[in-house]
Amino acid sequence: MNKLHTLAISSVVALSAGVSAAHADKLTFYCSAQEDWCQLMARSFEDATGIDVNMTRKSSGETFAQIKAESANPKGDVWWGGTGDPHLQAAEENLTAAYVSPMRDQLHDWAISQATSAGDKTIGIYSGALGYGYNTELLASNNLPEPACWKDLLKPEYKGHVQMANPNSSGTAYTTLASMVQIFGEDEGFEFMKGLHANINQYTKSGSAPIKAAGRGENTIGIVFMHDAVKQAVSGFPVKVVAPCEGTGYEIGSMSIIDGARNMDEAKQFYDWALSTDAQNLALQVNAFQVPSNKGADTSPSAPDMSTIKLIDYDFKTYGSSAERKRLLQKWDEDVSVLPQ
Ligand code: S7P
Repeated sequence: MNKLHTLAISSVVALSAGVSAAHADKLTFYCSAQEDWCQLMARSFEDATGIDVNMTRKSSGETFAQIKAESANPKGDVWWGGTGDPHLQAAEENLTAAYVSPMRDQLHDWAISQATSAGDKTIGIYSGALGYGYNTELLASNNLPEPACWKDLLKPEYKGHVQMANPNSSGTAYTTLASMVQIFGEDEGFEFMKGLHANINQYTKSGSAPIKAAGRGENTIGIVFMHDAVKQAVSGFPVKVVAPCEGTGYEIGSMSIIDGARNMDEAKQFYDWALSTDAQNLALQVNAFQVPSNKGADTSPSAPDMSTIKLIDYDFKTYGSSAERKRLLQKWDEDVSVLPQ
């Protein structure tokens, strides 16, 4: 029965792909995952459908800001990838459109609840836990102890050795801020961010940049999603991945159709295709080690095992709400980013 159902869905996806190949249309695709994954998704969708894809890669917070700025005259059709919080905020602000895909019943419950909590204006495409990674050679050459907890990163000996992204532009860094508030409570969470600020050598625009820098030996510790640190280790760089001892937050990486999309049919075709096992298995070709949302898609054995990580019950409803995201970012801008280092 399940097989028959899968076959039927595949035929719907293939049929709609074939129809649009005949009309050879176009899609403006905003992507907030890693550049290599974004490129592969764009080219593979073109190959599958004949639809021309114009892809732009920007971090999650940046893409949210772009979609909001363009809302009077939308230029993008579909936004794929990036942390779920700004997708939820976009849904709340009616920047994205409701759509129920025929692929939906192939997905894990966590991916569907992302959709139901946002009136079907977004959906989960992958998940992954926050943590950090460090360059083992730099740590040793600087005689630094191995960190294992979030609070370890506040130790004075790590001054100038820690990097994270700016939470305004980066979904990874916003997840960090929201996780610290949830793990330690708001007051202690902000005290943590202030203490961390003293040790930060640079706030990058992109969330994964700090661990790429660690891989290259230009930074010691990078606060990132654990899968982004695993990617560096698997690529042969001396990077060790840490699941912090206090517990940690996680993301439901999401996808949304932009409200008023000029190419709405193509956006829906992309959406259905991106939820298929074939499209989600493309992740493995670019060492993207998130957990896919389609129950039938493959998870790499190198992927962090979410069942062994102490995950908090991340409150997506609160921290993905427009008011709370704006409030926390403003508080970080005013109380943390301005402090001397
Ligand atoms: O694809 C890797 C990944 O970490 O990138 C997304 C991230 O939000 C994009 O970078 P920013 O932090 O700069 O927004 C994550 O969703 C995803 O897991």
